[in-house]
Amino acid sequence: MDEVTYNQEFVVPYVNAVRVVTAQLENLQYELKLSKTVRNPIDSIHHRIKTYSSLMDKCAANQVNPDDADEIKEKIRDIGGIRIICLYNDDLRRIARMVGNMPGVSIDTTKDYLTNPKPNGYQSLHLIVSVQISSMEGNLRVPVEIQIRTLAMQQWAQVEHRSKYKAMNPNPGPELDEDLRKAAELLKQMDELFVKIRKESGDK
Ligand code: 0O2
Repeated sequence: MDEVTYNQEFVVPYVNAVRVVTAQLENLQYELKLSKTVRNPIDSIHHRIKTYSSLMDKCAANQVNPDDADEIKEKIRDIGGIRIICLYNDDLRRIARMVGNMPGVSIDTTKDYLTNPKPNGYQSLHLIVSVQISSMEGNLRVPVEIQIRTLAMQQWAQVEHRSKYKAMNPNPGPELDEDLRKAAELLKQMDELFVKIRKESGDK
């Protein structure tokens, strides 16, 4: 698939599916912000459509034929992506349940990198959801990846990503990976402390 076809035609259902879920999340966030009885767990909501070059990299890494649009649709499930950031780690699963209850949205897969962080220390809760949208071709179900994580997890992921892809040092040595794992362990402790502080302050 060429870049123009990707950006002008292929991504349309993914853009629409991301819009549908983002709108529902923003409505929920608005309602929760105004609530006097229920604490708002959502700090911020972000979304993106995978870039053409990132899609091509992923096709190569996963042995997906980049010229076969049907194979891409079937095998690459994170072309549309949403990230929900929270202050407290005990809100992550609560948000996953809220997503599962949204009309027209069903959870296909959950990847729990909270209970089982990646070996490098990466922590986050990933959902692949299937979103119902209407299009000129009728009703479609489109996959969207939702990443739910705390601010501290977001900081770690950004620092880790920069350290790998923006790095000037071509041979950083094993200390970099050890330090990333150490930072991941510290962020876990900090996230637990933040929940304790919230509870001590009387905030439910
Ligand atoms: P981008 O730029 O976000 O699009 P799988 O499909 O199961 O074979 P995949 O796709 O790696 O494997 O799934 P997974 O593990 O759920 O990861 C998908 C996304 O999570 C990645 O997207 C990253 O955004 C994020 N992620 C996963 N692991 C790491 C990590 O170790 N460090 C950081 N910083 N982010 C991570 P993409 O496709 O890599 O890129």
